[in-house]
Amino acid sequence: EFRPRNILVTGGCGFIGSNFVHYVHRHHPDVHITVLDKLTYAGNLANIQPLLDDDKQVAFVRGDICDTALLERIVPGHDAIVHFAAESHNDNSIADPRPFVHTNVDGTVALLEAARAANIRFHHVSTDEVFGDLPLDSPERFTESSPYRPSSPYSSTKASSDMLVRAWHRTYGLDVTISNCSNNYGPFQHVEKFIPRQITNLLDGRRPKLYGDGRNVRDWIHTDDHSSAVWTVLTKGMPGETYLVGADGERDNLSVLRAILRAMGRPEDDFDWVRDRPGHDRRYAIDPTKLRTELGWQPRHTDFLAGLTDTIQWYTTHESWWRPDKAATERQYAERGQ
Ligand code: NAD
Ligand code: TDX
Repeated sequence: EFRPRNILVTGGCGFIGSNFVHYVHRHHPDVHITVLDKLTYAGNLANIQPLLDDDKQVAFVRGDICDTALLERIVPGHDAIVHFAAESHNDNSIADPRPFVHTNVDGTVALLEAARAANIRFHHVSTDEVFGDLPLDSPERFTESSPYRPSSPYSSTKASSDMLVRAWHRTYGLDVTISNCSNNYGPFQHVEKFIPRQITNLLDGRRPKLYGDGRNVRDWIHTDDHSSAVWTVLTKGMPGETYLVGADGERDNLSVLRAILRAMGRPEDDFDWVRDRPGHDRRYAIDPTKLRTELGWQPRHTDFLAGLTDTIQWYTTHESWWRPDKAATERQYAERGQ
């Protein structure tokens, strides 16, 4: 087992990265964490501020993963890079793909080169979207050997980054691991994403917005379970290997929206149907057998409705966290007819 003492976490002020920093702080107090984050519109230092104030376990560096001079300065001395930083929102990638290529492709190469120079381990956090989509009403799920067939500019850049990571293993012998996870939900998720958007719309007196026919299926996993999976792969994963992360959470968007409406005491049809996303992937579904059987990982949040209720509660009690982003996000959606 690999026992890291000092990890560099990129994107640690975003949704999943900050939840991972809290997870490591809670469960592995002997591991020092340096967070490297550019604080784009999606990054918020408040997500980890209490950990920075508390003690010396977590340090923060504001910077771009594409800044090779910065990486040369800060990477040495760490024993692993855990790479979350990315442009992450499909709709934004359709409006302007260029920042996605810059951060997700060029940024990953810059980090791989820094890891190679320092000869340290590299864990790459990726998505099930690299496999494209599956038909509705089929038993088929993605596995580690599913072909790469990304649909959107976002997923194409993530697919590119996965292949670059594999090349650094095969060509340079870098100790890499990759995890491809399904859709996350939980606290600190930006209001542009499906679940937080609908919860905050309802809190804000706006009607929720459902794309297309609402039948698209996502495989929901609580972000804490993603954190434990990333930790498991980082410490127990075989160099060069890929592990799919999912918690058997397939649900269609209409059902998720109706569950939110019910939990918030609204009629089930109190929402608007809006323009579909171009190229909208139909269904994602993960077969997590390899991670479960080879590394012994298990999800803990297996009751989706309980997790959703906690998430609604979190947004209800953290208005000051999401309020500053809400109006601009909705203005952007309105311009796109969504
Ligand atoms: P997010 O958009 O909430 O956070 C991204 C973070 O990266 C932000 O803090 C941002 O400031 C930072 N960042 C962006 N560009 C940067 C740059 N050039 N240099 C340094 N920092 C930069 O994203 P998220 O939803 O937390 O996703 C994190 C990772 O997990 C991504 O790699 C994403 O592809 C992957 N992933 C996400 C999901 C999901 O459901 N959200 C599922 C599977 C995988
Ligand atoms: O207002 C909305 N209405 C709606 O119907 C929004 C914002 C989304 N949707 C639909 C589109 C998708 O079918 O909900 C589903 C989820 O949408 P997103 O939250 O945008 O997530 P998705 O596109 O599935 O991608 C997410 O999971 C995989 C993350 O954003 C990615 O970073 C991750 O790789």
